[in-house]
Amino acid sequence: MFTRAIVREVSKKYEQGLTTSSLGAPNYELARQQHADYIEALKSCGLDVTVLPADERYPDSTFVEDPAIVTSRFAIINNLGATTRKGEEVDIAAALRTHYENIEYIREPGTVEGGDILHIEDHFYIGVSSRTNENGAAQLQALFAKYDYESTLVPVQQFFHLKTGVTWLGNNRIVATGEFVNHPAFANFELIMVDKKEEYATNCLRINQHVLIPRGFPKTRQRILDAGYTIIELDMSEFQKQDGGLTCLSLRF
Ligand code: CIR
Repeated sequence: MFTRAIVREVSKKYEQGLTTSSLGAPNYELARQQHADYIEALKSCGLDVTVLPADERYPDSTFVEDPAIVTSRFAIINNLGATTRKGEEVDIAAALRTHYENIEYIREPGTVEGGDILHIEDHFYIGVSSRTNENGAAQLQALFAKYDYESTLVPVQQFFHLKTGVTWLGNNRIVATGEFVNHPAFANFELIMVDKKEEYATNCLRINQHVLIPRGFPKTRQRILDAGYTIIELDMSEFQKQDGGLTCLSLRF
C-alpha cells in the first residue's frame, strides 16, 4: 500500500531533454496539463503528493523515478547514467530526507537509474542497460542484501530501461512485451502480454486499488480490464515523445 508520492513539475526546457523517439518535439503547455492530470490521478489513488518545483537546469528532471529507489524501509540515491542528468538527485535526496532515516548512495563508477529497477514483493529485478552499469548493479545487490531483499540481474537489450519492457501489476502478474515475454527471470508470474504495436502501454502503474495506463492502447487496456483491475487512463503523448512513461513521473512509497 502506497501513501505518498513525489513528483517534479515539467521544466520549461523539457523539449531539450534526451530522447530516442521520432515522435516530434513535445509541447510544454500540453506536457504541463498532462502532468497536472497525472498528479490528480495519484491523489485519487489516495496518495499524499509532494510536488517539487521544476528544475530549469535539467530538462529531464520531471522523470523523478530515475534519481532514486524508494522502499518502505530505505531509499537509495542513484548516480544517473545519463551525463546530462547527473545532479538531478541532489534535490530528490533532500526531499527524501524528510521521510527516511536510512538513505544509501550509489557511487562512481557505478551508475543506476530507477527505470531499471522493478520491485516485486521482497525481490528486486535490476536491469543492466545503457543507463545502469554492472558496477552500479553490483552496488545495488549489496544494498538490497543488507536489507534482506533478494535481487536478480536482467540484461536489457531491446529497451531503454527495464520497466519500458516489463512492469508489475500485483496478484502475481506482470505486463511484458518484446524480450521480456516468456523471459526466464519472470517465468513464475502470470503474463499479460503487450503487442509490439502497443509497446508503450507496457509501462503501466499499479497504485493501491488502481492501475494507471496510457490512453490509446485498446488491446492492452482490454487485457488489463479482463484481468479484473480498475483502470485510470491518462494522456501521455508529451512524455512518450521524450521516452518517459507512467512509472517515470513519480516516486511512490
Ligand atoms: C531520459 O532519456 O532520461 C528521459 N528523456 C526519459 C526518462 C524516462 N524514465 C524512466 O523510464 N524511468
